[in-house]
Amino acid sequence: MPDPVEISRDGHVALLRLNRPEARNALSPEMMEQIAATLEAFDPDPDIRCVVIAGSEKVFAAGADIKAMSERSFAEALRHPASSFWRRLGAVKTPTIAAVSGYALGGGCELALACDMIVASDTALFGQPEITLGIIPGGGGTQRLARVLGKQLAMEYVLTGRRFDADMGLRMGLVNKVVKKGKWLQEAMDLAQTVAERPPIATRLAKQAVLGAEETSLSAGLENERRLYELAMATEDRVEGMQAFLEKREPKFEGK
Ligand code: DAK
Repeated sequence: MPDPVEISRDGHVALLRLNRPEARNALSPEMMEQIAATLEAFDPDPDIRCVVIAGSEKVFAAGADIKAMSERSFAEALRHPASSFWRRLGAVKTPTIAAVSGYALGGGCELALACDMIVASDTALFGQPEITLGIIPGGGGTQRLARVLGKQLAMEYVLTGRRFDADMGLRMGLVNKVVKKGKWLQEAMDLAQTVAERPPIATRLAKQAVLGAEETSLSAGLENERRLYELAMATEDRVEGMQAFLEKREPKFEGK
C-alpha cells in the first residue's frame, strides 16, 4: 500500500502530502501518526524552517475516518491515538502552512485550522459537518473557529454543518490567500520559502508569541513576548541579521 503521507523537501521547506485518495484523504490512525511523528522530528531541526501540509487538487482531507469511528466503542475512543494527535499538532514549534484545495471537512478543516496559515485554491470548501453525524468537532474546531470567526459565525457552522468556500474563508479571516485552481500549492510553497529565509529560531519564537495571544490576557501575552524577544536577542542569527543590515548585504542565518 502507498504511504498515506508523502514527504518531500525543497530547500528548507518540507512538504507533507496526504495521500489516501480512495477515502478522500480521511485521517486514518496511520496517517495521523505519520503527520504527528514527522512534524515532531522536524521541530529540533534548524534545516526545516517551514512545513506545508497539502492534499490533492480534489480534497485536502474529508475528516476523521467515519468507517473506523462507527465501529469504535466508547472505551476504544478514549484510548484512540486521535485523542493525542491534536495535542501533538498544537505543540509543533515549526511554522506550518495548510495548502487547501477541494474539501477540508471535519478533522480536515481542523487540521487546516491547526496550521499557522492557510493558502486556499478557489475550489476549497471548508466545514465542520460532525453535527450531521451525531457528534461535535473534537480536533479543536469549536475553539479555533470561534477564535477566528467569532462566536456567532462559529456557532452557525458548527450547529448546521454547512460548508463555506475559500472567498468566504478569506473574508472571515480564516484564509490568508485564495489562489486560482492549479496554483494553490506553488503559492503555499512560495509563502513557505519566504518564511524559510528568516532565521529559524526567531520564526519559532515569533510563532509561540503570536499563539500566546490566544491563550492569555494582554498583559501576560506582552510579558511572554518580552521573554521570547530576549531569547531572540541571545541568538547568533540576530547578530548576523543586524550585522548584515549594517553591511548592506543579505544575512546568512544558521539557526544558532
Ligand atoms: N471517512 C471515511 N471514508 C470517507 C470519508 C471519511 N471522512 N469521506 C469519504 N470517504 C470515502 C467514502 O465512503 C467513499 O468510499 P467508497 O464508498 O468508495 O468505499 C470514498 O471515500 C469516496 O467518497 P464519496 O463518494 O462520498 O466522494 P465524493 O467526491 O462524492 O464526496 C466528500 C467527497 C468529502 C464531500 C464526501 O465523501 C463526504 O462528505 N465525506 C464525509 C465528510 C465528513 O462528514 N467529515 C467529517 C468526519 S467526522 C477526534 C477529533 C476529531 C474528530 C474525531 C475525533 N478526537 C480528538 C477523538 C473528527 C471527526 C470528523 O472529522
